[in-house]
Amino acid sequence: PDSRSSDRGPNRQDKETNVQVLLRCRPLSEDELRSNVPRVVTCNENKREVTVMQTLANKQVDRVFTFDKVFGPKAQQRSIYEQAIAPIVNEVLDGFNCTVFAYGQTGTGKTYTMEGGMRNKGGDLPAEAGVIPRAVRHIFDILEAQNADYNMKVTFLELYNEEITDLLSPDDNSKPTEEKQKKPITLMEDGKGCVFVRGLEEESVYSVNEIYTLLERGASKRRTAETLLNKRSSRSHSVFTITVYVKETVIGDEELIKCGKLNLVDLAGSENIMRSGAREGRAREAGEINKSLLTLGRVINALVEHSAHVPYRDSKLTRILRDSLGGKTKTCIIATISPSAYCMDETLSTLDYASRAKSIKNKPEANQK
Ligand code: ADP
Ligand code: ZZD
Repeated sequence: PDSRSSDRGPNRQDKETNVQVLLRCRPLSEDELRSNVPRVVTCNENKREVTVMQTLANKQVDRVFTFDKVFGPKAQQRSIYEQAIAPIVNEVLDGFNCTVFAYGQTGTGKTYTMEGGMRNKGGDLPAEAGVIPRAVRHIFDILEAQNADYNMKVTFLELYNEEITDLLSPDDNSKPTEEKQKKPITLMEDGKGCVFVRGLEEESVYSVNEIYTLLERGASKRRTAETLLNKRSSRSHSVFTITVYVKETVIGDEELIKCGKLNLVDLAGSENIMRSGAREGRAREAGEINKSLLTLGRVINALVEHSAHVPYRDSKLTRILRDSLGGKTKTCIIATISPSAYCMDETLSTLDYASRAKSIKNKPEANQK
């Protein structure tokens, strides 16, 4: 049944929906296969179950977790997109705000899932393309097919040590570094308590080629930052946001603009939580404490436990994504794990975290203008 039409009526009810949690297990790498790394994870996609085989005091103790969807090591980028993300993109075009988070230990495939890799250049999307290029392409294809009057904008930011970097701001190489006018980036609140990032480069996109140019710019800016600061990428969060405005044709001369937003978030490696939690004092200046990741965990806990106070305001990440956690946005978390025995502790901690997040409820509401 189509529930969408009834969502828009005057007697629209606030329907609560759970945060969707998906699990993806990467394959062993060639190196890991060569050195016969033992596997401890098995995925049953049909039963939506992940099993971790744990040996404690010579006894085998299996732990089984269930998620909304489970993708094993053989799952292709395209099938993850089609099964899990394409429906979300359709909601965005129906005027909802949606967020997809990738959460997991460094090296388990968060960036591979969200961005992917690129083997062939130009033309069609490569088989390794991840969620971001596929989503941009998909939205663009639908709007073109509908011959819609649309405007699509993207922003791409990186959050490192509570500082926001605009990955799309043009490099001005004609000036020496000290003269470069850096646009200050600040979090602003509108009257209704919604937070937005001010000072970000907002690029309108009208063709697939433009998308590639933008992604290239973002990827290369990030590479520069990474070279200057080793391990930055595992400690930083990146947020790619697509906003779509579609002009609806209405009978009469009334004009209606439908607006939807998609946030695609690649979080810092989850191993950074425990490390930063343990050394909160001294590690701060070194940029080692990950306030945003720590606060994200606390926000999730507060929501799961229905606490009176949810500490959204304690970090930039949770301020930016506040509406995605317990708000009006539809949210999906992709938890990524490795099958290797050497990662078992981190894998169990990711599975526990992801399981807890399943009980968070949001109240999705379409934007109206
Ligand atoms: P993270 O972002 O979590 O640190 P990456 O996305 O950088 O992890 O992945 C680590 C490595 O594993 C990369 O070389 C990536 O190409 C590879 N990889 C990750 N997931 C998969 C997968 N599902 N299939 C094939 N290779 C993968
Ligand atoms: N994961 C790669 C980028 C990296 O870490 O550099 S792959 C996709 C989303 C956001 C930014 C970049 C990309 C990426 C890419 C690679 C190189 C140059 C431009 C863009 C990509 C991969 C597949 C299809 C489209 C874009």
